[in-house]
Amino acid sequence: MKSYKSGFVNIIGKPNVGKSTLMNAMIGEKLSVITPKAQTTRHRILGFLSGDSYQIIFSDTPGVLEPHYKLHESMMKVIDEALYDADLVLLMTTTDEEFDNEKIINYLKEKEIPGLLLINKVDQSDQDKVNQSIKKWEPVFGLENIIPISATLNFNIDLLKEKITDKLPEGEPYYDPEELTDRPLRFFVAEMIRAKILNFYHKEVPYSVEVAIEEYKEEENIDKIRAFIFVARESQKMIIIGKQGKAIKKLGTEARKEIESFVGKKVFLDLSVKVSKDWRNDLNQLKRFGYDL
Ligand SMILES: Nc1nc2c(ncn2[C@@H]2O[C@H](COP(=O)(O)OP(=O)(O)OP(=O)(O)O)[C@@H](O)[C@H]2O)c(=O)[nH]1
Ligand SMILES: [Mg+2]
Repeated sequence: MKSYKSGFVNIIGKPNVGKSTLMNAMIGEKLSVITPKAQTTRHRILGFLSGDSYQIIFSDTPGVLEPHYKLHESMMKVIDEALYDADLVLLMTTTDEEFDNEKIINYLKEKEIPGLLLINKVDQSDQDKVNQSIKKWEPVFGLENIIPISATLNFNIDLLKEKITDKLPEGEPYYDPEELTDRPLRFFVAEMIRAKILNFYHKEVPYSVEVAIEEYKEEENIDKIRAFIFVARESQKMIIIGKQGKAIKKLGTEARKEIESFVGKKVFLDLSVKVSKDWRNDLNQLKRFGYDL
């Protein structure tokens, strides 16, 4: 009989390279929030892909950046953890990215953690650039461990899955094969609201927002949800609400639709905005929002 394989496969890379898109493509569900903006993902989110003979536990992580706030420090700690417990690291890049993931590469070498280098968004690139990129990365990863992919077009995704299962260690499943993620429903609902905010508002505002689910009541035909949108300053509160409350009304409607399709049920969504002064640098607030520091 073929032995069972299982392990932690952690996706790491710069902001906006497509890490969350890849995890969702692999799991086949919209688990992680995807937006055109950098710094979308703030937490580590696990997604499970269970087959007859394997269980892959993907981790989506925040993009690697220089921290400017305590919030960023927590985001970077997540990446350290994701390196630490990885059975396999998927380092993601694009053909446009500069070659400067040195710290991560050195760590992988030092700890002898296997890695695959994924060149994403090849649909937006051309063969010459892809070849140049492969040449650049070959001495570090070896040709057989470099895979050009497109997470949005599912290009080379099956090949990637094969390479991953090849490299997984033998072992029992870590999670119930029926489960898709370690995060509760509330988390995803808050993330869906935050994603709408990232899409609707500009400049500093979306980055100053945190969403907390205050109450989630499941009734027979409807889920009743009360959520707080925290901002860092009074002026941001005005922007979120908008003239005569128009902006927040639109936000509420769009978020509700998204949540309804996720939970497969009618939803009543009550949004209110609160100022939590400079929460991105406030340890107590960050802890309350579920960040580890
Ligand atoms: N053309 C193209 N766009 C892609 C591809 N993969 C992701 N994108 C787009 O790139 C943007 C960023 O994708 P995300 O998955 O949110 O990127 P991320 O690496 O998780 O970003 P952070 O969470 O901010 O670190 C989105 O607009 C995606 O639709 C791809 O293969 N091709
Ligand atoms: Mg992301």
